[in-house]
Amino acid sequence: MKNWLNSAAVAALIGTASLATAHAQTPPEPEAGTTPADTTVQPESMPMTEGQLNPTVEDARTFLEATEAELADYNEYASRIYWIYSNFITFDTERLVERVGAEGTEMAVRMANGTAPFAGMDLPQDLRRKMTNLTAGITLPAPSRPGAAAQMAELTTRMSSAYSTGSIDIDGEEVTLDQLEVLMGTERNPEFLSNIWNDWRAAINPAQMSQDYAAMVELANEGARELGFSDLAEMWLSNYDMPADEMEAEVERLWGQVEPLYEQLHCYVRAELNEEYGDEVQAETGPIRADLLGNMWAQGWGPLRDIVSVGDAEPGYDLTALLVDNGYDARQMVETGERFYTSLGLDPLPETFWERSLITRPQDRDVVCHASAWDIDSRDDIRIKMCTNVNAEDFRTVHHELGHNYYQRAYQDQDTLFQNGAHDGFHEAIGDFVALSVTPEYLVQIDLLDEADVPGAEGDLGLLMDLALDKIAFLPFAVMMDQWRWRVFRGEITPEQYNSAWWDLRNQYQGIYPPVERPADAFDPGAKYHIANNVPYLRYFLSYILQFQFQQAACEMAGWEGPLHRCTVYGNEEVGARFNEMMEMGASQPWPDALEAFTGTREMDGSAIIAYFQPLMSHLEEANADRSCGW
Ligand code: X8Z
Ligand code: ZN
Repeated sequence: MKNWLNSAAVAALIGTASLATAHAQTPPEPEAGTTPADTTVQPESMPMTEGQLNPTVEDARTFLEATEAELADYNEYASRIYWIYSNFITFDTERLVERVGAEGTEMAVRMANGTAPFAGMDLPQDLRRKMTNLTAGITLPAPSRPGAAAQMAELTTRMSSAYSTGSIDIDGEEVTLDQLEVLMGTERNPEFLSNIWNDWRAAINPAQMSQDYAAMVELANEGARELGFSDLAEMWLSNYDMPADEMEAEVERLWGQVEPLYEQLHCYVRAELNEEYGDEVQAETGPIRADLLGNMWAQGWGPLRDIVSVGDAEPGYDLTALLVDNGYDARQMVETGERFYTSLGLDPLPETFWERSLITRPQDRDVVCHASAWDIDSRDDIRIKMCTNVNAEDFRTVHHELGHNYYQRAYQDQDTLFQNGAHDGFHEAIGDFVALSVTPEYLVQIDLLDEADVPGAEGDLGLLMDLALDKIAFLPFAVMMDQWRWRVFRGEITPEQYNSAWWDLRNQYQGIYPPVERPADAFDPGAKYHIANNVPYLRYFLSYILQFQFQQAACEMAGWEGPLHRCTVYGNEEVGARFNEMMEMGASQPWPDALEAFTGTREMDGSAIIAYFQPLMSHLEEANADRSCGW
């Protein structure tokens, strides 16, 4: 992982693994007085010098060299501690991550403040970028006053552990979240679904978590202001090589591009659910009941593939069934994922990956089950940690996690402050782009599907619907997650309003509603990993836009002429080499440069995902013509 910057957020960080540092744009010019001189501290390895008063470019270089050395050292040390905590959640490992987390936050804030003397200088581009990354790359700052970082670490650790150790009781059996996730996809009894949906939200100690969250927001906002931002929302939005307000407008623009796709899908799925369950359970109009969508958070609806059919256009096979019938286990899923990357000409994973990764849930202890990829030493000690189930969703997740690892390895020769994704959405998009190549033709090549079972063109709509249930359904969820947080950070949503505002946004963006009345002490946002663990979520929305841009560009490179959703770049070393060139850049250049290197465009653009799903959308528009869509 290496999320020292995120360190206060404990294992949180990881999901993406290396959040190391970040990108940059023009640094938020610390206005006079926003960065108190008395908090400006230098890395331990660099004593205060006279140059401070009138620093030179050489001083800046020396400062950054010392900072990067200290960071690299801390990253490896902290990663090992977070790894152990995430694999053994105990009283003692919690104390260790609290301590290393507080140290990391103090270090990060000290380093960010240490850039102040260089703020007005005309620095070479790489040095300026590094300075900016030092500040904008912090996920959860604490104020530099004594004790604040420790308090932050205690709050974030308590939330993280409450989430990861939560479980519910079903008929006297203790059931953990990874098992509940499977049940949400396979069970169809509405009462059972609403029970497990509701019980999970009670299992995370919501009353305590809500309080902890509010205290954390106070502290982090104070920390953000000390670093020259108006609040944490502005800080999170400052990590994209453009001013925060422009980035927020960019999100609106992208969401506006894809919203019509979601409205059609919502309309169609609601009608299918109404047919399946009847008016009592799912009305024909209005929002959709959240627990009927096949997923604990209604964020991906893939499991509804058997309810939501597109006329006769069945894909004709079910990836989960293929994996199960072919006797796949977790390790084989990961090996198959690796084989895809090596087919692109990338190196196999190191032996230590197999020795050190955790790929199934251990039965004897608490672990952080949410899938993550780690880069422990910025060299070859890369690993994943996930509680893999043998199904289509986890097959995709395996490719997703390996994408993080391959990115980490590609940029390992960059300087420490550039060892990161071009932006965090790139990091999330690598493996998803690869998984878009899991087509029927690809499944034949790896002996999972018989040639005779490859659907012809008549299966196209079914194949697209399968994917839309994951990719299109996800978009409004990914937007609303951070809409909620930005408003919380800005004080527009107060702690008393946490849950009601959450459901207002769920309704507004996704058109869903809770199956059970929410109790007064509910904290439903905290029942989602990335909120309990402070992992920003905008990255996933951007990733879902970018991965289709990558796919479009890759298939063009490959000379593919058929429909985009049938294109697989499996075995294409030319595409692999070009893709790796982008990955090797890490965060050394503004992200538009990285995007251009692979796709030829400098803009994030929803038109690729729109083109990809065009045949399905035309069909849905027709099918929905007589329905009153919306909610
Ligand atoms: O958290 C993840 C990955 C780790 S970065 C498993 N994802 C998001 C989620 O689960 O909510 C991948 C897609 C969205
Ligand atoms: Zn990820």
